[in-house]
Amino acid sequence: MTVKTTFPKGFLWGGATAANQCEGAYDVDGKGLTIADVSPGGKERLGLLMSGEFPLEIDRDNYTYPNHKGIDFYNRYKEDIAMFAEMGFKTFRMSISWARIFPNGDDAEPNEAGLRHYENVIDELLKYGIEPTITMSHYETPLNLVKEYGGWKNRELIALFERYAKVILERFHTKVKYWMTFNEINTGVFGSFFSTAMREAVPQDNFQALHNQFVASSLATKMAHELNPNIMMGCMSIYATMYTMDSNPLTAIKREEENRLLNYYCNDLQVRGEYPSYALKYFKKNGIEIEIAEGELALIKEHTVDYLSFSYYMSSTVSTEVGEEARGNFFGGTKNPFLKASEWGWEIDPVGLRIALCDLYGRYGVPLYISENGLGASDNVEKDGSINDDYRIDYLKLHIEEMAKAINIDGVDLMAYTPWGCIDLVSASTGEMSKRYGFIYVDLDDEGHGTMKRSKKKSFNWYKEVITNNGL
Ligand code: BGP
Repeated sequence: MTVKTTFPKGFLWGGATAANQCEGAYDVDGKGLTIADVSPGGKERLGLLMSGEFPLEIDRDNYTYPNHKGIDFYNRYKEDIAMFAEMGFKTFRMSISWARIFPNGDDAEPNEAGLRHYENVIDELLKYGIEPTITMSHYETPLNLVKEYGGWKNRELIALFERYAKVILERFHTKVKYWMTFNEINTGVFGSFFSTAMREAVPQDNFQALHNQFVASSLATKMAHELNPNIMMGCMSIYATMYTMDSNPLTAIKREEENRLLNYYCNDLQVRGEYPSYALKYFKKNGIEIEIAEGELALIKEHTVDYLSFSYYMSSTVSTEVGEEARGNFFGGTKNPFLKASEWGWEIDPVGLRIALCDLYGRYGVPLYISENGLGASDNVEKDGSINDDYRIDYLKLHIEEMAKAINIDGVDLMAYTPWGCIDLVSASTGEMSKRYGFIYVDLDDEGHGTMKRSKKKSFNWYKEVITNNGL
């Protein structure tokens, strides 16, 4: 059967970044330190970021800090946005760094220089007709909120986040239609330091931190809709399609349990607005008691999100046998014999994306936004300066084809696709530049050497054509 590869009119093609991984300029214009600014680079980075077991100070004798410099997007955003415009981006997903607005997270007044900076970036995007999509919190909680408050398990963060959200929404609600509250919020289920800003992960705290984020997210959603009913507020989770290794019913039950906790739990709260019954049983069994203030459950129920966004890089295979492990930042699982993996061991599974879209649309029935997807690969610059990243084109092409099937065969309402790291940036898990995702190459190596010059990879013109033809 030939599949129509048409995408809906107005489909939001674009690219995604996060402030801490591209801006650099970590200490200018009044910005305070964030958790990313004290996160050391290097091979152990992922483990450290999951646990938060590293000094909460900058320790230049022992570590490097790749996020300090990023790719200098803070100063070069005009040049970069011009290139996004050349590719025809309809949207650009970026985050606002909380500590540029409230340097310590709990300051009395917002930092005008930070607000002005984002205003300039937003205006630059709008100049080209690119709709900004803004993530309010993408792994960059102000450091002071870890040191003085202990991170998201502390209920005081709800009001602090509310104030931050109020300031940015009041300032930008007429210019920015698409928002997301917390990046990959479900990584909080494991208590990752990245998202919970807590140094010790115990289930009780992890689920309390998530509850506090659900409340904060609903407060932001409420405010956004009051300010401008046209605003589309989204949640954002990492999603991995889960398979069972065999047809053993026990494996299927194991999958069911993992699937709902990792893939559904946060979406159930943010899209359906209710604590699911399986979670209440899970809490009881594990002695978890969440402190919920009066009115919070009603707030969560009433102010659910308008769309569901998710990052998708790989699938995950559940097994009851001990087998060879597959790798990923958050989802591991057993190696799937049907799939190839990236250089970093992440299993490549385009069909899994179609399954993800069907699953999420079937369960929630709200518009879906693929806020991250892509291939981390090391690129080679040829003598003539060209970068022939056919592997990246293949990866994206196959995923886009599956998106088209989900839309045209399965009837999924998909609104946007923003491949991750549309311009090369600092990797979240390694802190290195050599794990590249971009259509735009940035001349910078793992040691921070390079001219930062931007150049087009082969995928640049390919993606431009995809957008021009609306996916055809
Ligand atoms: C997601 C994060 C991003 C991004 C991406 C790729 O989990 O939201 O911040 O970095 O993964 O991961 P990595 O940079 O480790 O390859």
